[in-house]
Amino acid sequence: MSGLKNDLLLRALLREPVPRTPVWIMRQAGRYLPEYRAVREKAGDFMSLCRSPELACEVTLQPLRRYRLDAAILFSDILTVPDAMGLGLYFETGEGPRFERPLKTGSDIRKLAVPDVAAKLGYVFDAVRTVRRELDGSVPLIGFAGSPWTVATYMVEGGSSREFKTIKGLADNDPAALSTLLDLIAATTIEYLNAQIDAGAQAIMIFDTWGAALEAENYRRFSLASMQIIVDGLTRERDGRRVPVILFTKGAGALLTDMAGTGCDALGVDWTTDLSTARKYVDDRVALQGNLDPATLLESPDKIRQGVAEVLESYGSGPGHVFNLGHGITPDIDPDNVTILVDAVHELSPAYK
Ligand code: 1CP
Repeated sequence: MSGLKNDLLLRALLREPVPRTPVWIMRQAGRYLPEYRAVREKAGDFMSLCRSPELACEVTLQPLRRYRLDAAILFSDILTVPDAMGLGLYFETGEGPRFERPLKTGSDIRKLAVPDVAAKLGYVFDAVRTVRRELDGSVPLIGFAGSPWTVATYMVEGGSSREFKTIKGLADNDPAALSTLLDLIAATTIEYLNAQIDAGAQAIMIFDTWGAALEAENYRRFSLASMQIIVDGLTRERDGRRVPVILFTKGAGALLTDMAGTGCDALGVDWTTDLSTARKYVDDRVALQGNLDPATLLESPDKIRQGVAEVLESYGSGPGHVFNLGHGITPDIDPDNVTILVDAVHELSPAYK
């Protein structure tokens, strides 16, 4: 099972030389694909799709049938972890995620415990094994989880938030309760990701979508520190190969310098920081993944090719770049525009190697 036909992603994440830049797309399985919408409808609701290893595998593979991508990412969600902790995740149609039992007080937090990960999240590990079997060594499979801070925002706010008033209130008024919560999520996430690695995940990504909502000092204290705990607890080698770890804080900017010191292998970069600047921030200590503005995919084929060329030029020559968007692809994108992006990376990137 360890012989990969295409290991460009794993090599680039470790800053090893590759003949061209590998490419995958955040949220590559999703609503912009008609075949995803069909399976999603068949599953009924989003969590039923995640809980069915066959259907989760099917939607994981859909983008790989259309595009020359260099990685699969497991179809699941970052909120499976709080669901396993007993908060009751559900999705309202047309709305974001919600919890039946959000954490309202410090005493709600103190009642939580690390769940039985194998029992509560076994469906995720079954999906990983199913995807690995179906991929048959064609490309590596990325496993993932949310950062403790990002996951905690949903647990405390009860769903999506833009202002994070409740959790910021907790940070100010009961920082010990917030730290307890973040430690619990981190401990659960270590077990969760190591079980994904045991089941066959070959690289790991931690999504910290909302870390940059914190001021820098609180970012380091609450978001970065809890990601550090996870990085320290992860299995880093499997089947004789290193399992690279990618951290992604959307909007990190100059904080990329701190992130590069965690011992991770790579950092995701959103489109608000040029890769040339990001490279200076991290001083070539880690690989970089990104960072085309997802909105570029709404433009003409020429503009998309130009956008790809600019991202490649901004990273410049040398190893350690994985092409991606700067955040997830949105549902309004024409799937044919993704072909243009992926083909442009294949065509233009060898010049930088
Ligand atoms: O109706 C639908 O089909 C639901 C849309 C959807 C999808 C396609 C949700 C609900 N989750 C997912 C899959 C998903 N989520 C993946 C799959 C792998 C992939 O193809 O990339 C991944 C990696 C995630 C991660 C995720 N979920 C994040 C972090 C990454 C990011 O994009 O910032 C976050 C914040 C979530 C929460 C979540 N789940 C779903 C939605 C719509 C949201 C975001 C809500 C919000 O904006 O607050």
